[in-house]
Amino acid sequence: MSLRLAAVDLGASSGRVMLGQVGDGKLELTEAHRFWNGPVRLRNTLYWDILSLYRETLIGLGKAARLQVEDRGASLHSPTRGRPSDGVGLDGVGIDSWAVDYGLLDSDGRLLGNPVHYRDARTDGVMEQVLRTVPADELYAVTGLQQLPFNTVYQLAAEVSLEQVKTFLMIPDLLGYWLTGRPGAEATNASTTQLYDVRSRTWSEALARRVGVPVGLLPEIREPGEVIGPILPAVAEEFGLDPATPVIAVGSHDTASSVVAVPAAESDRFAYISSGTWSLVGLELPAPVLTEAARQANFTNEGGVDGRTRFLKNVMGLWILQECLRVWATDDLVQLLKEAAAAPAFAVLVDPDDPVFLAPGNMPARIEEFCARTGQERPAGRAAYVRCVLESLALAYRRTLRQAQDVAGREIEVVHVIGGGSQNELLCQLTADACGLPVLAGPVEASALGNVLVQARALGEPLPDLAAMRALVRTTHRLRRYEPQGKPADWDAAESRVFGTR
Ligand code: ADP
Ligand code: LRH
Repeated sequence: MSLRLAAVDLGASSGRVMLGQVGDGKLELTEAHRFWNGPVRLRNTLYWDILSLYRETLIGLGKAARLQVEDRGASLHSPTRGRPSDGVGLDGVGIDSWAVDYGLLDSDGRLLGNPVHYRDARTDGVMEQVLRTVPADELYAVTGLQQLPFNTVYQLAAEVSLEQVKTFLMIPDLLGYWLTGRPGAEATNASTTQLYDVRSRTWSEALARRVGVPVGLLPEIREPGEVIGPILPAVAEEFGLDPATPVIAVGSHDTASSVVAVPAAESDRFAYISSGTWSLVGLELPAPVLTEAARQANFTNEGGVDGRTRFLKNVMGLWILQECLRVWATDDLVQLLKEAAAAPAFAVLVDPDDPVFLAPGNMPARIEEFCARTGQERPAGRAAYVRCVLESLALAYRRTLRQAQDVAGREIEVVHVIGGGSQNELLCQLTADACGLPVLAGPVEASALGNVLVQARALGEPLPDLAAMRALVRTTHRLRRYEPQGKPADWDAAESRVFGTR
């Protein structure tokens, strides 16, 4: 008998509800529901469409509960659409999403305004203001977090007023609250707020006071694996769910869940790239690194499942490509990638982390701006733009992983690429070439896998630690290996073209 667990995984480009079946050496995911997600501009503000996310989540849970999947045993598989068998219902529900964003509730538990997207311009210049109150080194000493203009602390500082606010809830906690009526703050996601003390693993009340966030708004921290509660009867009835189904806290930061599912062997000296809208590039460490070198290099120490540290950096990721496709009004990524593979190498390179690429907009035009600024010709046609984005990302990965090894004093032998971007063969090969290391690509749905694994353990599956969870991913999922090719000197030259000789 295996457990039937629903993973709600909300990425910045799509949301999905996956049915996970776990037990007796089996770990299978079946997609029950997928829906669009992205920024919605209303007048001058970028929002998330939170009510639609709530509705789609519940529609997806209803579908997952009714999904009958043929038993395929413990064989290697890829996610599939369901085929008939006997089981129905759900043994658990877990929710993960992108980090940093939140909803605010009043004293009646009502949502005060629609959650704002982290790419909104309201935080422009706010970080600098907050840093006048709390200097960057003090902030880093407490939170260990990289400086990103949209960190929650800067978003809260950009709010017009917090006067009517009773409760602050991050996106997965907000959905969990609507499902169960129980507020709380899951630890891995709380660690991305820059209000969380990375060593004591609690809210930093002192910091909250200094930046003017009333401490009473911050709900109690809950750890991945804690049962939040059963689904509220009215919600269960509306969407055809069993009200006894427990909602379980998972690594509710999607990147925390995806790192759980990195299929590394225990002995591996590995790095990971969680590749989706963002590329989260880094190492898993037993404890935070809070040195001046880590701060200067802007590495983050986010909280992982089982108290691990996700020592990483945000690289702008496939967002740039997503926006190019949107502007070109095409979704034929596969064809574009084929053409990009045949396009000339190293023709145009950009720094993907340049702030010009952060906000939604005309990315091809912004790449042209970058070219004009840096004395390069603009890319010659769409395939050349795609090649430029992918080579530039591979360069940023190489640079980030070298810095991570230097700063953390660790050596790596293999790079695991997980998430939607692990399907991008050209990017995986360029990453292997740029880093001079083998790349192991997969699984694609790493966040959903990490989500169901933590639920399964909470419900008594013998998965005592991350090593056991990863071993299960390894034995049930096919990975693709890319060996480094080409001339390392070409990448050295490319790196100094974009980043100088630093
Ligand atoms: P998020 O969770 O941030 O929404 P995902 O992990 O779903 O992101 O990854 C989305 C990205 O995966 C897309 O932007 C796209 O570049 C890439 N991707 C999706 N399908 C394919 C495919 N068939 N081939 C190559 N890349 C793909
Ligand atoms: C990836 C992610 C990333 C955060 C960003 C806001 O989906 O959670 O880890 O930095 O979104």
